[in-house]
Amino acid sequence: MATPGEFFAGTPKIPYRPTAGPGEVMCFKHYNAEEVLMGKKMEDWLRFSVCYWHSFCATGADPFGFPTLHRPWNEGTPMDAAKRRLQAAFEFFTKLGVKYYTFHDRDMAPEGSTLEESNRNLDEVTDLALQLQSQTGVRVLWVTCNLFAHQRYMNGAATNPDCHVLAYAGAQVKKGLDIAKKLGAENFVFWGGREGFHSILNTDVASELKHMASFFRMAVDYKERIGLKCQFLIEPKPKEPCKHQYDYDAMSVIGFLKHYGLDRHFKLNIEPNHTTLAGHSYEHDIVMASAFGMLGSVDSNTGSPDLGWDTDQFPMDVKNTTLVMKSIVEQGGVQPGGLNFDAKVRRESTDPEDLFIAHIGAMDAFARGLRNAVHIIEEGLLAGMVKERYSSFSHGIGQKVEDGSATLEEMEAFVRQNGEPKVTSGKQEKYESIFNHYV
Ligand code: XLS
Ligand code: CA
Ligand code: CA
Repeated sequence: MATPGEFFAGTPKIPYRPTAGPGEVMCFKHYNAEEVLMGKKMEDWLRFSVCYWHSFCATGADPFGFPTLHRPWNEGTPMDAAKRRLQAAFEFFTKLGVKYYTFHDRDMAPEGSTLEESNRNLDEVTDLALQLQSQTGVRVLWVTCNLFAHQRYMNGAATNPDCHVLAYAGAQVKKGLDIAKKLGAENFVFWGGREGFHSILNTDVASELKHMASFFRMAVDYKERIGLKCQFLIEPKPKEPCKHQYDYDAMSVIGFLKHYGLDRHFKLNIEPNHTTLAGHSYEHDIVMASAFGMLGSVDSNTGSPDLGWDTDQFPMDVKNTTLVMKSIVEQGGVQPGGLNFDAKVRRESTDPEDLFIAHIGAMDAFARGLRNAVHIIEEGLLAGMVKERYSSFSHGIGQKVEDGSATLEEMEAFVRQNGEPKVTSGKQEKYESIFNHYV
């Protein structure tokens, strides 16, 4: 049985070596944690986090094949494995130089045969997590409850037609919030994988949405009651596993939260692979959530543009990371959220080293995105062009539209006086050429 510190024995702390050659992949060439850009260290702009379920629990099994990733930390009884996994994970976090991790309650400790047993398992394993956190300084970016894997949740958790199941989910979230408090989690995520439907014929949509709002209200109340100071986040996804999920995309979630008067208690955790699954471009939901002041955190992964699945790949495309970081820098950062690698190495990438290579590559892709975004923002060329494009709203009738005091009669009078508006080029290709200059 390996002892702590031995899981990645051949790997040193990953260094920053900007001059390293193309074949050297076990070092950062762009991510320089301490370097300051626009008044903030790179590590504080990026707030990277490693996810537990893909990187430490997953086995590479898929609907067509058996496990391919035989990790030494997953051996032994479920409780032994849970503890070995923690030791391995903290060794990985510190060698990689990442200060945050994320987990589901059921990744951290195995589900027992009763709620009490599951809770006891969680208490025992999180005692070790707390100890490792204080030894290493690594913290919890967010915790979430797995309300989708167990058979009891097959028809939904907060939207289940049976209130007994909703009650179970509530009890599980209560414990999840206690654990968030114990470990000092900075955020708490709700991802509604089973909150939706496969057939509209057996589903009362209006009731389910009302129950989901009620469920969130209970969570907000309990959070306040126990004095838990963390940001609540909802993670949109349009489908998979349901045919339709209520938290379809950023705008659906914002609409839902506003409709039920819950918006001030929540922000959004945007995962671009879910955004593309909803038929939008990679950066779409980042931009939309940010525009509403609701961008709380990012599950920084990618799909494969030629597939319509949630493949959770490591983000390697620098254009995409530039667009994401542009929104994040423009809103002044994403804290207390971060960039969580909800991404898995391919089941064919079987070496433990591949876990490092994947994270390093993705961190460098985001570091490049950050540098590019900072150049774009500091030089201000694109922002100046956009400002000019909307300049008619800074005076006269435009100003009145801007502040919401205009009337249709005034619109009519303006057109009578000024006639037909002139044709103005949108200049899309010019914007795209300038953007390319920075990438
Ligand atoms: C699944 C989601 C999930 C959430 C946490 O597609 O990405 O992993 O991030 O439950
Ligand atoms: Ca996710
Ligand atoms: Ca996903």
